Amino acid sequence: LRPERRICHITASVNEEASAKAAAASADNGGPTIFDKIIAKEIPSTIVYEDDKVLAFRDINPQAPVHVLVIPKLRDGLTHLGKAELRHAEILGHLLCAAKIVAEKEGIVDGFRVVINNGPEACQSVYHLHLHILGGRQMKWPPG
Ligand code: TR5
Repeated sequence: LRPERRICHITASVNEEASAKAAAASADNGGPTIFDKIIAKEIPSTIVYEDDKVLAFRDINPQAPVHVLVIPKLRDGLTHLGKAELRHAEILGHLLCAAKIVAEKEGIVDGFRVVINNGPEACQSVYHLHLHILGGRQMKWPPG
């Protein structure tokens, strides 16, 4: 990897310690992540949508008025999208359908962005596949 491309900015916030810890976990070691504790409800989160396969909750360090993460409840090897195999097709489709439900619930269905950061060069900090659902403001293009 090109080290100069691996600068991941973490916006300071009241929760900057938690975000910094997540950012520090900048490699896929296959181990449990903070999201396991959120799924188990051992750590509180603001849940926006939940079904038997996915959980959607507000990001602790929002980058837009609406910033929700959608994650599979069963990681099943999907630490990041780069691990996707055809057997994951159903859950990947389910995550996208859940993203649309979240956008509807949040009132942003006419304009929202879905982001998956894949790996260190994309600033992924939590190695449990997740979709970022962002909206509620004018998005810019290209993204940073
Ligand atoms: O950088 P990537 O794409 O991996 O996104 C991980 C996201 O998880 C970041 O946007 C973080 O702000 C978010 N995050 C990290 C923690 C956390 C969270 N969202 C909700 N609740 C959280 N808790 C309780 N703890 C975190 N470390």
